[in-house]
Order: sequence, then C-alpha cells, then structure tokens
Amino acid sequence: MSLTCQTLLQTYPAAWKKATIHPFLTGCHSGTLQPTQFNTWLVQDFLFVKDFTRMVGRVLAVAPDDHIDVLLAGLGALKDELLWFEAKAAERSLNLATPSQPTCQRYREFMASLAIAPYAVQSTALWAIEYAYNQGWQLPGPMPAPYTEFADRWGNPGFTDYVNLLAAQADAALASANSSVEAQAEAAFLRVADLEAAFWQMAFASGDEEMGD
Ligand code: HMH
Repeated sequence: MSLTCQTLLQTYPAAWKKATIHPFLTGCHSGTLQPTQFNTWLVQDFLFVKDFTRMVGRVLAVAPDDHIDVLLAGLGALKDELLWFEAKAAERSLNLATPSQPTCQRYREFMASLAIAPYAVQSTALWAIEYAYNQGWQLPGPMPAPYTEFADRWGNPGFTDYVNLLAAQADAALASANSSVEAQAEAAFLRVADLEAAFWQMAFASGDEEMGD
C-alpha cells in the first residue's frame, strides 16, 4: 500500500498538532496577542510567501499535465495574496524590506532545497504547507477583528477545496513512488511540521525583548 497524505497525518499526529495549534493562533482568537507579535508574523510571512510562490512555480515546472490546472489556480491566488500582504503591511505602517529572521530563513532555504527533489516529494511538501495554514487558522474557532480576514484567507471553503486537490495530486504522485521517494516525502512532511511550529514560535516570542526588564 502506498504512502498518502492521510497516512502521514495518522502516523505523526503529535508533530502535526504542534504545527497547527500554537499560542499565537489561540492568542488571535482570545484577543491576547500583542500587535508586535502579529506584525512580526505579517512581515516574516510576506517574505515566506514570496519564496513559497517561487516554490509553487518550480512544482508546476515538473508537474504532470493533469496537475497543471490546480497549480496555476494556486499561483493566481498567490498573486492576489502578495498584493494583500502589501496592503496589510501598509495599513500597519510596516516595513516589508525587513531581513528574514533565522527561522524564516531556514524555511525559505528548505523550500529552495526541494527544487532537486522528485515531484512526489515536492507535491507532498506543497500540500503540507497549505494544509498547515488551512487547519491552523480554523482550529481555534471564529477569529475576532482584526484577525477575521486572516483566518478567512486560509480557512475559506474555496481554499479548503484547493488543499484537498493538492492532497489528491500528492497522493497520485506517491502512488508510483518507490520506497526511497516515499521516505523523502515523509521526511519533507516532518520538516514542514517542524518549521511551521518554529515559525509560530518565532512570531510569538518577538514581543519578549520589548517586554523584558
Ligand atoms: C509559514 N506556512 C507559512 N506561511 C504561509 N503563508 C503558509 C504556510 C501558507 O499556506
């Protein structure tokens, strides 16, 4: 029986929980998150999404014909998303020309490293990255202002459909993968889970220096 996205979630529930449930997100839900923490996330996630867009472009480049349509739709949504990040940053007077923090940089380097991975590995990582936000932003329950639109961006039904299509495409690629490629896909899934948890923690911890002493 071949590896599937569902099997990965069932095999590593603890790692996936850490990726999708974090005090950052529950703090958005309860209104206790500090603006510094949210603004750090916003700026760093813009840097992330710019490189993520490049990653999706590389996945498209090696995708089979019948997977192109879904990936093109994803790239279309990312075009809108990058403009939206710029608008949100401008509303908050944030400087998007900020350097990557080390955790964001590690995630960006991981995405770049996938360029030489087999398509089954790249498509599994792509699904995991999108599913992490699809779940993460929805699990706490309805988000109050100003976080509602952020939760909706990754929690809306259209995005959920897109994530399900990405899972189906990754499963299709994994169906013909040998055990070495399966092992690489599994490692990529776990790496995404770790990096997601670290990314939330990076933003959550960012208020600490101002609150210290
Ligand atoms: C860190 N993971 C991170 N940022 C995002 N915008 C996404 C995933 C989108 O799925």
